[in-house]
Amino acid sequence: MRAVLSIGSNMDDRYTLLQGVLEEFKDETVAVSSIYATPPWGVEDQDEFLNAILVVDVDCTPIELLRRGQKLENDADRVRTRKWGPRTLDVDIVQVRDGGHELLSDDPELTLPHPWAWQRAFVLIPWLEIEPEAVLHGSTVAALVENLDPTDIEGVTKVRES
Ligand code: A4P
Ligand code: MG
Repeated sequence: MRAVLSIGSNMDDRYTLLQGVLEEFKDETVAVSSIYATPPWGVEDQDEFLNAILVVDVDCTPIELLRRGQKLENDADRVRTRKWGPRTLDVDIVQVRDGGHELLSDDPELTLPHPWAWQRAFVLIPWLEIEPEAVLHGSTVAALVENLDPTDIEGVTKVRES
């Protein structure tokens, strides 16, 4: 199955934390975006994030993939204090495709596609770089980016090429 992962960090050594995720998935990675500096979304009184998108081809179930991501978060000493708050590492599954079909789930443990991804510049702009024609919520990533608020787009800056 093919999955789109959004990874983010706004605490500690952000580059190294993101690099650890890329390392974990290196043999399964189909595409990886550059790293972007992004203003905090949702809860705004926290530090800037670094975000990236990777597309992986994995031989496991969606829940097993979620567990792999959570293990990486725990290894990064992630402490859950507040929703959308500061974090050393976040690994979110944006979308899963299997045999050309998108998997949908309304299970709170693993909601697919990720509920807010389609309106988040920190997801869509890195994703645009590697899969502009991917479809989420019935629109291409390119079209979703066009619909973002221009100030949200401006806030997202490439800081390290993939
Ligand atoms: N969960 C359900 N669906 C999924 C999914 N598709 N992928 C569950 C991953 N997890 C999923 O997540 C809470 C629960 O969501 C988990 O138990 C999992 O089973 P969490 O990571 O423990 O908590 P959270 O991250 O604080 O909450 P949430 O709602 O997942 O927040 P998000 O959506 O991850 O947003 N701004 C910028 N610029 N960059 C960011 O990366 N990230 C967030 C967090 C907010 N603002 C940000 C960024
Ligand atoms: Mg999360």
